[in-house]
Amino acid sequence: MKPNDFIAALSEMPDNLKNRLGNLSDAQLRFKPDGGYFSILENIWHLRDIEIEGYGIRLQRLLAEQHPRLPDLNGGQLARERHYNQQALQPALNEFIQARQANLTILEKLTATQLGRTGYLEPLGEITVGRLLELWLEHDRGHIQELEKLWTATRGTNSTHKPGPSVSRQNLR
Ligand code: NI
Repeated sequence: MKPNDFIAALSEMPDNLKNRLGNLSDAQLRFKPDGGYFSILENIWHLRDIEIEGYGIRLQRLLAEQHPRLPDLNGGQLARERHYNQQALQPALNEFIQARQANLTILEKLTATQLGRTGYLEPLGEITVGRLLELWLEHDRGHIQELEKLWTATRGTNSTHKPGPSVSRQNLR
């Protein structure tokens, strides 16, 4: 995949989410499976916060600073501290979409030189803006998979289906 392919794939996330969230009841949205996994609602607030405080900030700093050191974000801790599962859905979804669109506006103008700008992302190590795009899409896809399992589980059609671990390091960045 080329950088433009990643950017195109990232631009599909708002519709991917909107199309799936319309017909869910409050109970379905807030349903938390055993084992400390995120609910659907927690996934959306997590995506909103990581879009703004994670990827958005990382992108801005990589473009503006010389080799910035970018801190890790603990998604599980944010979910608890900010009581994601007691919030409303719509602000999270709206603000995620708004933030994604603002980030896409920057991404669509990136030059080859900017794609090669470097920094250090904890705990992964050295990254470039180009690599950040890959991680960003991986993060979208990880959460879409988790949401699909939750959609299935909350419809009761496949109760043996366990969502993937929200608290694994892979999903936190
Ligand atoms: Ni995540």
